[in-house]
Amino acid sequence: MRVDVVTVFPDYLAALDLSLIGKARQAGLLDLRVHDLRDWTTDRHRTVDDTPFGGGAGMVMRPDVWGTALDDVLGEDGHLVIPTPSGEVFTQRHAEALATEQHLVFACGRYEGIDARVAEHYRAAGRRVSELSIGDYVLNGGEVATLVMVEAVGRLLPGVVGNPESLVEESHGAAGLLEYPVYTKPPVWDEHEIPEVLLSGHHAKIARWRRDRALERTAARRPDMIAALDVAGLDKHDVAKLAELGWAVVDGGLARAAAL
Ligand code: JB8
Repeated sequence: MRVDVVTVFPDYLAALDLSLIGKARQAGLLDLRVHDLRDWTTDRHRTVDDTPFGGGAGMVMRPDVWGTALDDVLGEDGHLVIPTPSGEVFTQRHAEALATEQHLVFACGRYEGIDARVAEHYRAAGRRVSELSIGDYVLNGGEVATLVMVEAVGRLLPGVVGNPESLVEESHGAAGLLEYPVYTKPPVWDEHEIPEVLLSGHHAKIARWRRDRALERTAARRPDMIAALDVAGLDKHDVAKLAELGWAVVDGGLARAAAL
């Protein structure tokens, strides 16, 4: 996959030289290039921003500078990704979809963001444009959000994660549940023991125990994910466990059971 990042802080993206994503780049699985937006300015001060029409605090990034930069970088088939707190919330589903693309271009805004005509222009030109937020909080610019999205997408590329089985049983995976708790050696640490079933070698019992812990965790931390579960994917033990946790199957969906 080819990924381009356009930013006024190219050094911010240095973290992508490291770890799994750095290895993917060295292995030729990910061709990642970072560009300085100011390379496309033409004035002595290398200006990328100006005051907002209509008034208000802060500065807005100029569409003309972004337009020349993106015309150069998008190429034939680039899918434009614009991190913004006013975008759709980026999820594992977005990561999976973006991982199937040939070419992504991340446009990192700063200040109050990028002039809205930029997204509009590339959509009107028939480009795919995704305005995405990494969560309900506000960063100072799109760089950290881009790091998050490149890592989430990059680890899904074939060959990047050494053991693809690691991608199967994950939080936010197909099961729609958070992951069960995990343990390793030593078996006793600071008087804390590990759950005995994990030493039993009884694979079916271990699978059921993990499923129950995943259901409990998800019910406690992410009731929205329980409400969104596909009932067709639940077995009778799941339904019994969910009943214990205060959830009932109603009209083919899950609803909080009335308090007793
Ligand atoms: C200016 O919170 B964020 C985010 C914040 C930003 C810009 C982009 C993204 C640009 N502020 O995801």
